[in-house]
Amino acid sequence: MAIFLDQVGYLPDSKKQAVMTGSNSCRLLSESGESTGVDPIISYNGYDEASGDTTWRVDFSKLTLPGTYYLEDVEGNRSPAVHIRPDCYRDMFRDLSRMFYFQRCGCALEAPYAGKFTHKACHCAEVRDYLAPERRFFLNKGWHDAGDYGRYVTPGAVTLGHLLYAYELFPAAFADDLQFPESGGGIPDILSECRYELDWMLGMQLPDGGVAHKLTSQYHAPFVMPEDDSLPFFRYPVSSLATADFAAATALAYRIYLPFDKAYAERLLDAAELAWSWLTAHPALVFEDPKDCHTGGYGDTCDADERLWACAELYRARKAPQYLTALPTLLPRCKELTALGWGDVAGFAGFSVLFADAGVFPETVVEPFRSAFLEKADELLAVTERSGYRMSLKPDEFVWGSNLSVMSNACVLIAAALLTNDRSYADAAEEQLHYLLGRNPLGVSYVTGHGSNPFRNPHNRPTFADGIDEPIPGYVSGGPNGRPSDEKACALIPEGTPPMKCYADVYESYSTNEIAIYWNSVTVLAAAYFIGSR
Ligand code: 9MR
Ligand code: ZN
Repeated sequence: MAIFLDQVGYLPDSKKQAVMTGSNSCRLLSESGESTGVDPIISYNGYDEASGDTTWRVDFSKLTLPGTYYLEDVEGNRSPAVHIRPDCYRDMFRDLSRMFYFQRCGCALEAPYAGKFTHKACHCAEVRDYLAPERRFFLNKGWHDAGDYGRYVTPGAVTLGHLLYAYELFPAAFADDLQFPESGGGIPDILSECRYELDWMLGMQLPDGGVAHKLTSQYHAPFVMPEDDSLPFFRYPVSSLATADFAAATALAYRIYLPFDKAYAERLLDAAELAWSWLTAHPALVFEDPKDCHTGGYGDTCDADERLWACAELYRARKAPQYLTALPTLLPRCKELTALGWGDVAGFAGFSVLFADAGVFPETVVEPFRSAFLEKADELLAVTERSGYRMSLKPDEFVWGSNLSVMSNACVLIAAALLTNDRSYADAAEEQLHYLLGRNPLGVSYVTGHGSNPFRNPHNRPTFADGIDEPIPGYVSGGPNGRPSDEKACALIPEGTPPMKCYADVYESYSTNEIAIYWNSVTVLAAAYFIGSR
């Protein structure tokens, strides 16, 4: 018998459910073992294919009094602590947002900000142009993408998308408490952090407006601290994917930075327009790794969704007719209008269009997004309702980075809640967060340092090499992967394991336990709603 619940906490007025296996009865007690007077409502949920478990739901929503509690079954087995507090996600949210500081490339992480997780400045040497290696130049700043030290434009832009829409929609969630060198400079901390990435991205644009796809070494570095990685870095060729994502992110950033730093905002918008002019002159140019490059490819075969996002944001920034006329031709070419991942980005165009002031976009553009978001949200509601662990992925959707899919589903549900004021969407979004934070069949919190049983061994080079036992707090794991592709996970996870349990908390397992900037940022966007708007 086991009881699984959100180890970080529940908001007092929210629905509160745990999941139980192997038993159909339990009690809800206070921390000191006293009765709470609330009988959990227990219902049988049957067999759950994604986890291979037969589950019972334990609903204790009636308990609204802030405090610490636990559930206990008839044999006296206790659940992890149940925390009910209005600010239960605050500390985690701060750590989720501070993660980007720890991913910074090209600067030293110093004790006042990094605590014990300091390191010297990394990757400051000249980089080379892949097509003309004799050309060398400095291209610093930006965030390490993930557990490797590469910097890639498309996932970088997507990360900025999650963070900047989170800031725009839920500014109250960002308490300006990130505590890094730029803090207190009159610009919200989260925007200073994003600027660190934007500055690097501006350097990835070539004079004709095209944007290079990535800046990495030819191989991933060995498991050393970033300052000890001496592999040469190459700026790889331009792709239309990177150029369009860049145009979108910089045009969005223009809007967000304008009240704080007009000159910087104008620079961003000029760069966005230059990228757009490159796009109008070039057909799709997807990226393919040259044969001698073995870092992440971020391959994607269609750039219509990237162009759509760019167009939406450029129209919001400039209101120029050429952007508006391009939208209806791009829309039908995008398959998933709600996608918020690194490959399919049309959902970001959705955020841009749906949350613009009324009348900015014509109904012919708003309507397809609105129906796509509501339709998808209804589907997610239904899957969540059936799921043994009350989450929104179907068994075949546990791919590499499944936690991105879970949290972007939460973001779609939040968008639907904002559009309709229908509480059931917000409730379902919260269920996805509970899954991430421990209400899953492994009873693990997929955020380091938060919850009673957080994962501890991310595939992250500094975490391995720093000689410190615990990981940096606030990192989101990629999560279960029904088809793990790294050797270690394949050896540890028996054939036939249900997808929701295909996970290995070992540092070698990049396909189930890496960290990545966009897995954190999508979680920031989802969690911001529960902190900043209710
Ligand atoms: O997150 C990416 C995942 O969706 C892909 O399946 C996987 C294989 O292509 O790549 C992941 O991205 C990795 C990138 O290629 C290199 N940096 C680490 C990223 C996270 O694992
Ligand atoms: Zn670096």
